[in-house]
Amino acid sequence: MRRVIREADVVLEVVDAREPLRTRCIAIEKMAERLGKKIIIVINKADLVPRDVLEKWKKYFSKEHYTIYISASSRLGTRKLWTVIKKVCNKRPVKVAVVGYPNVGKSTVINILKGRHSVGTSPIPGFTKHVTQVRAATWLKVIDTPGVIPVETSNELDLVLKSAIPPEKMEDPVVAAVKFIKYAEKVSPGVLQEIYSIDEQNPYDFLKHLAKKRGLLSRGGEPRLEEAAKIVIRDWQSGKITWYHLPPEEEQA
Ligand SMILES: Nc1nc2c(ncn2[C@@H]2O[C@H](COP(=O)(O)OP(=O)(O)OP(=O)(O)O)[C@@H](O)[C@H]2O)c(=O)[nH]1
Ligand SMILES: [Mg+2]
Repeated sequence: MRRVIREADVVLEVVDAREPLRTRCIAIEKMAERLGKKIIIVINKADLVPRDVLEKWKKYFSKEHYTIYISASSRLGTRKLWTVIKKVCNKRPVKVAVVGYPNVGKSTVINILKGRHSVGTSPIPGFTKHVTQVRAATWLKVIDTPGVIPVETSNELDLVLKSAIPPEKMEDPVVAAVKFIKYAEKVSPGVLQEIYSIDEQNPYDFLKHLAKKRGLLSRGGEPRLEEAAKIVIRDWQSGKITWYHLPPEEEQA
């Protein structure tokens, strides 16, 4: 990561609008600052969060860095992206490194800059494996990077929220999903019950019910919790589950 950032003029940090703070990587920002690089925060997946909330996050991040919100997959905000890059750096040609956690939409952002599908994207986190350079314009080179994996991989909730790894690669998807379900209930009460039409509060009962509903039963007829857990985690990673937070000072107000 340091090598890529050193090579770049500008660092574009992509965060997920549903969880801006948890998908923000301060360590990378520090690294970029130490190397004297300008940082642009791109709040992506704006289609999943109300606009007034996005405005608040924009204001919040703008205290530190240039910030925009976009929806890369719906190709909304491409012009904002060009404008901010031009504004931040006068140098020509300019090289922009796109960084962030897995699955936040880094490769999709590159594709909207390029104007066509140029690098691979996928709902499965960890898709981009290599640093790839793409020429988006005569004066603009963008560098796609693999997602940063959180150092603390024993925090199962973070593994889900930061879409660090797909559920198949998790040591215990059930534990992770249970923590996720509890967290969801705190952030947005009833959100999962509504999405899945399952009226259970207890996370284990919820998973059992989901497994039964989807016909995920063992040979003995027991609900397969692990399969239900993977569904929930995957649905977060693919954007089927959504909620929002308010920036810290807003929450206090
Ligand atoms: N709802 C929504 N989904 C998006 C948006 N941008 C990207 N996605 C989806 O998020 C998933 C991940 O997108 P990628 O561009 O592959 O993400 P990445 O950051 O490159 O992921 P890695 O290469 O795994 O680090 C894909 O399923 C995209 O379609 C967006 O603005 N809104
Ligand atoms: Mg990628």
